[in-house]
Amino acid sequence: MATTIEPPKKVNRIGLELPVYRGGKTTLCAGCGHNAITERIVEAFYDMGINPTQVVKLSGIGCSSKAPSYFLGTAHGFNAVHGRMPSVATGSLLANRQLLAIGVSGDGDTASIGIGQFVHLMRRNLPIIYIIEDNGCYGLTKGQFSATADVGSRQKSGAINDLPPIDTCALAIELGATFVARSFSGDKKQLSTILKAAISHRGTSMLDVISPCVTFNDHEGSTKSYAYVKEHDEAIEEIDFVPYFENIEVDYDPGETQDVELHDGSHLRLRKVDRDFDPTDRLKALQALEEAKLKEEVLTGIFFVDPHQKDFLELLDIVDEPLATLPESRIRPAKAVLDEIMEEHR
Ligand SMILES: Cc1ncc(C[n+]2csc(CCOP(=O)(O)OP(=O)(O)O)c2C)c(N)n1
Ligand code: SF4
Ligand SMILES: [Mg+2]
Repeated sequence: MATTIEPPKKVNRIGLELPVYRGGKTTLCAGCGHNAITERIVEAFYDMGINPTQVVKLSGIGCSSKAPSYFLGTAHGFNAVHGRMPSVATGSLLANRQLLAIGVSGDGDTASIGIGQFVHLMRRNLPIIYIIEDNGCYGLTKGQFSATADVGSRQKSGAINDLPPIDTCALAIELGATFVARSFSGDKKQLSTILKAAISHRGTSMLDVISPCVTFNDHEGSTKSYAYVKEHDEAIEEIDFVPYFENIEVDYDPGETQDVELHDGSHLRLRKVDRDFDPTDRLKALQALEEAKLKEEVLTGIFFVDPHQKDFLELLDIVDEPLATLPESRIRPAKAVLDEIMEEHR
């Protein structure tokens, strides 16, 4: 009897198959940009060989905030109250700094109800990949303008937005985030590369990903539609990423390409396109964003990266082990210490 030999299963560098990196089946609309971002997250974590059980995925409320259910099914997870994911993320990492944190939010969740928590997250440099799935509207509650909608953009009903948008990238750079990028859910290569680099970065990686809402904000007059973003997308640089486990000895022209070594020894190679841009210069990044706004360009790429800043957990000198695993002898002050404190207050 002929025996059939099964082809070997494809696994990543830690021996896991791609389906391990998936989650539940999406309940979002077919064609929603958020689904494409989920696929890129699945691939990036698989390619980088991150064990999902070492990850904590967090979100707030919105269609975008449902996305963590659809990736890394065996990761830890917490779906927080609207706009309050940053404080839950902070608590999770203080309790266990060994976790790799990824937060998924929406433009409403971040730039409206959650703006107070967002700004403090950015200034703390908490080690988290914070993704805004940005469709310029509140998708879940039927497409009202969000605070990232551009002046003059039009709702399906015809209403025009008169208020200026909050540029979450400019805000994050200004406040101290150490890895700030914008991408587009439809740009597979750029988004995958940015996600892998963000996984290697130690500190806050703030990624604003334009992610069209096909149901409420993909019509003519919207500046967050597939057609508009494809037409106005201007990449600030070409990005190559060489993970620490690959050979970095690839030739490049230092006049045209900037090499940035990340925390884990991975390298970012940023090749100039048609402007002189330095992503380690905070002021240049802010200037580029301001100029793009005036020219009505959707500027994408890595705007700012600083791999040398201490992150929040290093600043606080949090212990390496998860707090829950510390023995009582290390968390309860000895009687002599308590006696000394009491003595001081006599
Ligand atoms: C405290 C509170 N206020 C308001 C709401 C209603 N609400 C649910 S989702 C949402 C906005 C979601 O927009 P966004 O974060 O951009 O996500 P999207 O659905 O567009 O992906 C609002 C206002 C709520 N759930 N909780
Ligand atoms: S309503 Fe919009 S944002 Fe929500 S799932 Fe549908 S397309 Fe996506
Ligand atoms: Mg939205």
